[in-house]
Amino acid sequence: MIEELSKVIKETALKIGFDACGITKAEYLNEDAAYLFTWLNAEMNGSMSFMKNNFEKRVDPQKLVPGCKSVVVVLLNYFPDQIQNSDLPKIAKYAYSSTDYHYVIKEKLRLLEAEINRYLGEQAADNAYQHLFVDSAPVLERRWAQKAGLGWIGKNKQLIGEGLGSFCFIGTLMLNVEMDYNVPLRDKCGNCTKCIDACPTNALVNGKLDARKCISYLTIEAKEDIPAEYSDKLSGYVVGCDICADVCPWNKKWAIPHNHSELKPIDEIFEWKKSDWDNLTLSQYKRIFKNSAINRVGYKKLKRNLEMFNNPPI
Ligand code: B12
Ligand code: SF4
Ligand code: SF4
Repeated sequence: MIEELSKVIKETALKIGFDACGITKAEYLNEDAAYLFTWLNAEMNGSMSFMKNNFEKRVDPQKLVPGCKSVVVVLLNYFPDQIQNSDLPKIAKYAYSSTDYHYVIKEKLRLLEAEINRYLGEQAADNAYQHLFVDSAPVLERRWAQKAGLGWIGKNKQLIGEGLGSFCFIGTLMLNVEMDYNVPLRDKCGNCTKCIDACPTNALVNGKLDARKCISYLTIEAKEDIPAEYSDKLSGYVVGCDICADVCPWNKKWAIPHNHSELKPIDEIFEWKKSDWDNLTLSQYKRIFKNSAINRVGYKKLKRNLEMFNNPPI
């Protein structure tokens, strides 16, 4: 029964359109608690104060979803079939799609949950608690994906999906039934340090990502101004950063364009000239990026980033 259920869940996840699915036991993340504690203590979260909230829930799934026994983890490839011209303000690939990935994954997870409930003939999830997660909840998603046998956490801190690469989103579904669990895979970074060497701001230090230095944080999340020491190192990015993923040999080997129509890219990302970005108005911003991940950056910050792109400090 347990084996059969686990098989059905994984097959259904693929039918729904996810690119990979694995299952792991919902248990206290002992090692991660220590790692996260040190990361927060060193203030590597910068102004992302939400990362300091719900520490216990973040490392203990029982506290987040009481009664949960298993974590189903899904991956969705977002590697695009077209890349922006290199002279344009750079948008990281995760933000290309006209529909924000949070909506796309949550919708697919709801379908998966409905199928599971149909199969079990009962509620596998306790609906008194939220149990479908993408990004915004206190869930260490990369770690669950690694535990569920879907890949390993590279030195660039990204989850590198086996056979898929790291250009994939992660979603989780916490269920109150026991299942057949996947075995974690071996780390395949070996002696490679390409991502660490390529990071323009040296954000990857001593096995951790110091978000305060990360271009992704600086262009999207930071509430403060971009410190002068990093403002000339943004490498053309105005939303996010893909440098440590682009140089990864596993992405060169495995990343292939996704086939998810829901992640259809925003046409303007490829069609606009530099002058169109320069003249971006608030009403255009609202119209074009309304449902996309770029909307999370905010108009003011995007304009500031575009300004820095045009006038990098000398
Ligand atoms: C905060 C955040 C950021 C911050 C901070 C990044 C960071 N490393 O924490 C910023 C804004 C910089 C960021 C950037 C990006 N992000 Co982000 N981000 C998150 C978020 C919301 C939380 C991550 C978190 O918990 N950080 C806390 C630190 C301490 O955790 P961590 O580095 O993941 O390490 C944990 C485990 O990986 C593990 N671990 C890692 N190394 C080691 C080593 C040892 C020895 C041990 C014991 C454990 C361990 O333990 C840690 C604690 O559990 C997640 C969504 C989520 N809820 O998980 C998305 C998420 C990680 N981001 C995502 C993406 C796509 C990105 C970007 C690629 C976007 C872009 N192109 O600009 C970049 C990548 C930057 C990078 N090199 O990682 C995806 C990652 C997909 C993937 N394949 O890995 C996620 C999962 C969102 C999603 N649902 O798809 N992000
Ligand atoms: S996303 Fe960019 S800035 Fe952040 S760690 Fe990777 S290469 Fe460095
Ligand atoms: S670039 Fe090299 S070290 Fe970095 S994540 Fe990829 S394989 Fe690992």
